[in-house]
Amino acid sequence: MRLLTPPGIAGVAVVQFGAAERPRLAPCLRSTRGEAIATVPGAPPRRALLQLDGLVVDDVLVVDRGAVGLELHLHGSAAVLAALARAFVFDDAPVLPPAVRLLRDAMCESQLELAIEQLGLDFERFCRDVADLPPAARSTELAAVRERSRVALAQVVPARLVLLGAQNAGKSSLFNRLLFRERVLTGPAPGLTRDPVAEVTALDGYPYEVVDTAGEGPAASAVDGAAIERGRRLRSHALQVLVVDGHRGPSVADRELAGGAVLVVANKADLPQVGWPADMPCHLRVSCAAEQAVLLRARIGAALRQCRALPAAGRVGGIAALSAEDLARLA
Ligand SMILES: Nc1nc2c(ncn2[C@@H]2O[C@H](COP(=O)(O)OP(=O)(O)OP(=O)(O)O)[C@@H](O)[C@H]2O)c(=O)[nH]1
Ligand SMILES: [Mg+2]
Repeated sequence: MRLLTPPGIAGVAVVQFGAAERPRLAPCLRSTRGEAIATVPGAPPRRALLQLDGLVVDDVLVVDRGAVGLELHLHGSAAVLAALARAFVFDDAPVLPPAVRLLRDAMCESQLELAIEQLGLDFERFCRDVADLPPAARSTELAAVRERSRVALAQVVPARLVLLGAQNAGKSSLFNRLLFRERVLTGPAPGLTRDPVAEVTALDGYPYEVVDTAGEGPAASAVDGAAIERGRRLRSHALQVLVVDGHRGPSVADRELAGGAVLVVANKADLPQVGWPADMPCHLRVSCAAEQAVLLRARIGAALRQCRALPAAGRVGGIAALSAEDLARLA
């Protein structure tokens, strides 16, 4: 067992269990109904109650990293960590620095380049050099560093992208195209998607956690209503992509959702299109049925990059991907 987050008091602690520790950990993780928890590598995190010595000590998220093992995302209580340390043995090997972890987990070329760049840089030396600059040059350099850091972080930390819109607009079809596979069910029956489904993919060189959500429309049951609500909660702090059925045109709900969306995508461009209201934006017209996934992904990726004011992914150059503490030290 290894602590992945820095030691000390914080709101969250992440602990990694090696593959060999799974059998001993399994009885400690239960659902809220007291049942055993089954996890699937690469699946979204699962909620579980952590039980030690017969007591529920925390409400946690379980992330299955396959051969690497299981991660528990805990509330950062020192008492819970101490109880875990009593039940399992903490591995004293040093926690991998972020750049080393990025080197191991890179999803695309730009992340790999960034990891190599970060491993090679000497932050202490950079801080000393910046401190020696005349004030005007120093503030120019710091502004450049902040901008490089913003871009580098966007290359490393997946931004959440929530697909939303009316039932049957084609959100799940778009989700599947963005992932190059039939990850979720699609079909003509409205209200097919209930629970939100998330996957990480790289679009135009930047990673995104794309989330397919239930469509807006009549909920068939209270359970469906709860699932729709879960999807709605994921919208805050996310980039919202509104998918509209361009054949039928925007609904009243679509018009309301357009206000919070960074991109409005009119789908079903292969069918006859209705006139688009002048007071509503439409950034892209696509056809999930007829368009090549490669082109569709490229167009959506480029549009997102543009609205986030991000440059074409590639080498960031120099100091990049600074933590909040690094930036505070530089300031
Ligand atoms: N002709 C055409 N049909 C499409 C296109 N995109 C999706 N569809 C069809 O539209 C129907 C609804 O697609 P879904 O992707 O399931 O729609 P959804 O927005 O996820 O719907 P809910 O899950 O109910 O909210 C399916 O029958 C799709 O095959 C398109 O570009 N052109
Ligand atoms: Mg759907």
